[in-house]
Amino acid sequence: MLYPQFNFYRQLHELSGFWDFCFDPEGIGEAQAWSSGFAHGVPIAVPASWNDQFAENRDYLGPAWYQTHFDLPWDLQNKRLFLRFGSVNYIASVWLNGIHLGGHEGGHLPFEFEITALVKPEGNCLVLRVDGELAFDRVPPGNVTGDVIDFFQSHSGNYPQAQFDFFPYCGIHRPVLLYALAQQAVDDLTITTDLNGSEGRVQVRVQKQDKSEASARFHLRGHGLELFVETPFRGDTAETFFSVPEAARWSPAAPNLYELRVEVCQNETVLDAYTLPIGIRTIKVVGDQLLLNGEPVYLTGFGRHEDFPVAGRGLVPPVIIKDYSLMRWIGANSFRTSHYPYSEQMLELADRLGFLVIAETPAVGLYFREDGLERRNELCMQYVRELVARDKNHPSVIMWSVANEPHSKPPHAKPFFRQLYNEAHKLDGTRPVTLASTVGLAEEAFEFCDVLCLNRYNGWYVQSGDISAGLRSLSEDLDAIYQKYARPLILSEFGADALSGAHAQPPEMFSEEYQAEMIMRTIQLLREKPYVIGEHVWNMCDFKTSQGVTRVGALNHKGVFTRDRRPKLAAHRLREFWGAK
Ligand code: BDP
Repeated sequence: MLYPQFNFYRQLHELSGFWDFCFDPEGIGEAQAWSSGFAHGVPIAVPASWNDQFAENRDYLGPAWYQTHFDLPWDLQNKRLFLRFGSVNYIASVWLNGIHLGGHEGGHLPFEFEITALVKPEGNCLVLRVDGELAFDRVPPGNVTGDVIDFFQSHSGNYPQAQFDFFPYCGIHRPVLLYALAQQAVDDLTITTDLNGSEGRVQVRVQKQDKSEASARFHLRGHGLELFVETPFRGDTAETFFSVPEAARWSPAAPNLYELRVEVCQNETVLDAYTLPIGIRTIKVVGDQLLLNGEPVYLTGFGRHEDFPVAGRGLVPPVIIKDYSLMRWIGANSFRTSHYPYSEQMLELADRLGFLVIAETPAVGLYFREDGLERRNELCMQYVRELVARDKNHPSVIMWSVANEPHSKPPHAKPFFRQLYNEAHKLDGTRPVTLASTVGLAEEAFEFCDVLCLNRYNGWYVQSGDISAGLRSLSEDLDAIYQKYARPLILSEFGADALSGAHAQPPEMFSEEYQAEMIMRTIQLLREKPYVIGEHVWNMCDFKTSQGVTRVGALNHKGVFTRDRRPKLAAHRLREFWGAK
């Protein structure tokens, strides 16, 4: 799914701003009454979570209603018009001028509707019903009761009762876009790149919206190169291949990008054009190593969250800039989009700035009790498809993670993940597939994952207060997992809560010294294990979560930066080590 673009052939208008908003606690706002518009809303900022925008109702998760009005800013003739939602958490139902356009389940991934036949030149009313309630058959799940609770000891008493450790923010989290396309527009592009010595090989497939006769023009530019190919569409698809001599490869050290422009052309007339930055690089698992452009790569960085005061999980562009700047400062080369896909803007900058990304689906906190299992499986499959469709062309994305810390329980978990793994590979044969496990040795899906991601809190949740004992047990654990599964391994989470400003000598839990020592000593251990290919500290920044006895101030304090991005002692230590390479 291509991100909408603004150019000579395409129009784009962002519907961000202050919308009308109304909680609907009794669920009385039946569609009939509300879908044509409502008069009693309060202003709300879009995009942003609703939870922290008001003095009350922080923990209210839905349903709620959003509404805005718009006129068409352009001449409509011969254009197809669409509404695109970058992320609405969790279930969205959408109406335009009282007509139901459809819905979408699951946050963090885009969906869109064609509105050509319904939209008016002036006075359009767009209404959304958003339901972020936590439920056992949703992904991620919440409000789970019964035997499964055993698996969620750390979160079961929390409020709101999410089966995951971050605040279940709700609302319209990313921009709502109104865009216009020509009748015969580029619908999708798939780029794959390879290397043959110094030659770059770029395979391009373009799909357009119908099967009418047309040709595709491909221009590849950059680094002194200018290549052009024109080829006819067969049905709705056209393909081409570029050989790039002495290719300027994409890597964190040199994030070289080329510009690919694809045009749909009929009788010498260009009907549509789409421009995509592309990076020429390869990513492969060979033996115990992850090879980027044929060279072993070691990941330094973080698990993170999209989380900031007041905006919640809403897109805040300056925070994206700040976070990349801090990741550069500290010497990180990578991150995982724990525990859901991040904004398109975040990935666009990863390509430009040269960060390696493990892109994760929203499948966090999965459990394998039979009721609702089929539905959870369908949703996870949907997330894999939507994620790959959205992010497949980013050179920065080096791996797909299909889940975080599933509460894997034989016999269901293994076939469940086999399906997700196969689907990811079917859709994209070029990237390794992983999942982040806390079960470790007992994670049977590790048998087929290309890379193992392991989350471990030795010296924190276990061997609490005793870093040395924690590391001894971590060391044995890592070796046992490697012996059983023989795959490259990333320690995708490790860390300790530190309350900014709390100090202790000797170090003790919750002090900045303890966090710094545990992180740095864990890293020293990892560097002794040849099969370890990366270290991702949990977390880059403190982040908001549900209230509970282990979460002072409803924050997870494992950030090496505070929630407002101030470094703790561990950040300085990491910088000395990572930055000094
Ligand atoms: C891990 C989870 C992560 C939590 C972390 C923690 O993957 O989401 O925030 O533990 O407890 O198990 O800090």
